[in-house]
Amino acid sequence: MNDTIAAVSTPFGEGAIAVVRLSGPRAVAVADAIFSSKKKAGELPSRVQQYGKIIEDGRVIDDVLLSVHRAPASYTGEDVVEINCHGGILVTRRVLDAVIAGGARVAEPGEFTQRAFLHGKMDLTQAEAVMDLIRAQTDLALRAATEQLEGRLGARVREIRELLLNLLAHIEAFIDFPDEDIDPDTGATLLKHLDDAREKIAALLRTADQGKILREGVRTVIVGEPNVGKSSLLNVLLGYERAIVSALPGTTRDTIEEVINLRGIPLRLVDTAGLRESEDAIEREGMARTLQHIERADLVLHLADGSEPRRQAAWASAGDAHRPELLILNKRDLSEHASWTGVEGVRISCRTLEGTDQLADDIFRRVMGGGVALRDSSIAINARHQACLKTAAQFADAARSALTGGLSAEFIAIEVRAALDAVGEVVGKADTEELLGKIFSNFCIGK
Ligand SMILES: Nc1nc2c(ncn2[C@@H]2O[C@H](COP(=O)(O)OP(=O)(O)OP(=O)(O)O)[C@@H](O)[C@H]2O)c(=O)[nH]1
Ligand SMILES: [Mg+2]
Repeated sequence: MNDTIAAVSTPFGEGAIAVVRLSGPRAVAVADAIFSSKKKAGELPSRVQQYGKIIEDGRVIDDVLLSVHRAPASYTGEDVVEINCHGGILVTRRVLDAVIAGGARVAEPGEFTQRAFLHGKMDLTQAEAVMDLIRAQTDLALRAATEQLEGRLGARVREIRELLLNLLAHIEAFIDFPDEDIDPDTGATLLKHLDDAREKIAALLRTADQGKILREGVRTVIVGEPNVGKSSLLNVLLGYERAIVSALPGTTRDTIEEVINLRGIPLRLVDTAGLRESEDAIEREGMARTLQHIERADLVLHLADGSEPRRQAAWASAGDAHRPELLILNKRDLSEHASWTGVEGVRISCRTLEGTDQLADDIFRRVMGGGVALRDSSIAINARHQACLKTAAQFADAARSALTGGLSAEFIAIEVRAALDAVGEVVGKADTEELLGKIFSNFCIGK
């Protein structure tokens, strides 16, 4: 962290303005070396923009606005300099080159945020929320990211740590007096605290599915026989004519993927080739792809033509029983074939749009488990948090068995301490380079 790092923090390409950002002990000195203005960068008050020019080898590269954000009151906790230059590809590049020539080095992806974490400006959950925020595709995802960035998840995790720390202190008191057994009253109190912590861990673990959905979207595949209206449904949900629709069975041969925002949930919607017996090589390849998509799907929308006789689905063997599947009967504008009477399913018409609002509600409910999850809290842990918390839960369970099994305090303490460590990793007592590298390498350059 002794280096001064620099990067273009805005996307690559043409734009009105681009931001080149520096952070580190020499940030202000580097700025002084290349910035020409009425005031030197070193003389500027913090967070005030100064107009000037970037000069390299006596030549003006660009007119810019420059601001200095002094440590520790900056994003990274170090001295930060931000240069607002013109947003051309070449001019931005030249400003960055000038900064590098002035003594900074090019930043790794996420290195600014990593420094913010290392300087204690934010915990790991907040650092991760920065990227969630940037990548959020729906309002719900954005809300979850914002709240995590504000530290709500971190606060819940620290609450669990406090509980476990307290518990550990009590248990360790017994280690100091090896002749004393844990009396039943104390044992019951300890157990209560342990169960309390365990329940709080479980509550966070229950938000994992929600976290995965908001971050990655729900892989949703529309499957059914040819001509039932799969492509029509894709178009209806998307709101425009994306896929070719025709009365000819076998119209869609390849899979078509689009992301839609359904009541705040990102759905990765896949329209597929209709499944039927076929000798056509291209159609068969299309169907093979359909089956692959079913394998990977989080949700299957099984579409059937309600005006046609009901038949056994041809792909049932491909799916596994745990995958949610929603039966949808299309072509409700035509009269329903008698074989569907009493069959549970959402009845819609892609032609008249009847029932499609109901369908959106049903999909939302299926995905969000009744829709309650997000209303209760917008906490949504990610896969890393989930792994740490699962480990913590296992150690908490082991501590419980040790306690109820009447094992000596030392043994209980070992398990509680292990649980504590696992919980701590969520917010980042992560001092291993490898873990930090893994987290921050997914970031954008310049963030
Ligand atoms: N009456 C009626 N016709 C519909 C409805 N939805 C789709 N169709 C018609 O059904 C035919 C097939 O629609 P597609 O959306 O191409 O069906 P598909 O399932 O994608 O078909 P393949 O790609 O061939 O597997 C077209 O002629 C549509 O206009 C509906 O709700 N009512
Ligand atoms: Mg189609």
